[in-house]
Amino acid sequence: MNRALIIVDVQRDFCPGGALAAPKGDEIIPVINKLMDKFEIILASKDWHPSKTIHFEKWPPHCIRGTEGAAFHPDLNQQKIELVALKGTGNSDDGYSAFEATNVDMVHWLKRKNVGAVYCCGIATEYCVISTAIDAVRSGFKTYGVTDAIAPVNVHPEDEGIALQKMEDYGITLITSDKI
Ligand code: VGL
Ligand code: ZN
Repeated sequence: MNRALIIVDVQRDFCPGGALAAPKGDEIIPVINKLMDKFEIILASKDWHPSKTIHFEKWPPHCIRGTEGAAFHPDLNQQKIELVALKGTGNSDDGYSAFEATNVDMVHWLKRKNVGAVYCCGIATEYCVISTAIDAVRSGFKTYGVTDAIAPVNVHPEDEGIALQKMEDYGITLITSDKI
């Protein structure tokens, strides 16, 4: 069985200076770039919203498809990213999980590559990272959350700790990148 790295939403709008910035979103990028050396199968999700969506009743507009804010952060090494999964593409859904991608059937794609374990990193810990990790577990993958390669958006600062606990409760293993 193979291992895959899922890089969640490392986009300009989720990093300092962006429309919905995780205060330390850019600090995890060097960690993720290094992490990519340890994986053969690497995929990344993008929040990819239409300009009008119910999602923007909860959040300031961000990651509108095709805009600069929706681009990967320029520091992210894109060379080894084999698949970009686009999510939040409808106008009536949040699309927090990478498994809600509408341009690819994620489970099918991973199974075809004989993936048994997925390692989740990226932004934001308490929204898209946790949703992706929970969907991975539900889809039957051994799932890891890489704690030094995830960043919270921190709208409610207590939510980061709650999310980490919830991940463990779901059977997601928290791990630091040096142990991979
Ligand atoms: C996200 C809030 C809204 C995320 C996406 O990537 O975690 N958070 N849209
Ligand atoms: Zn969004």
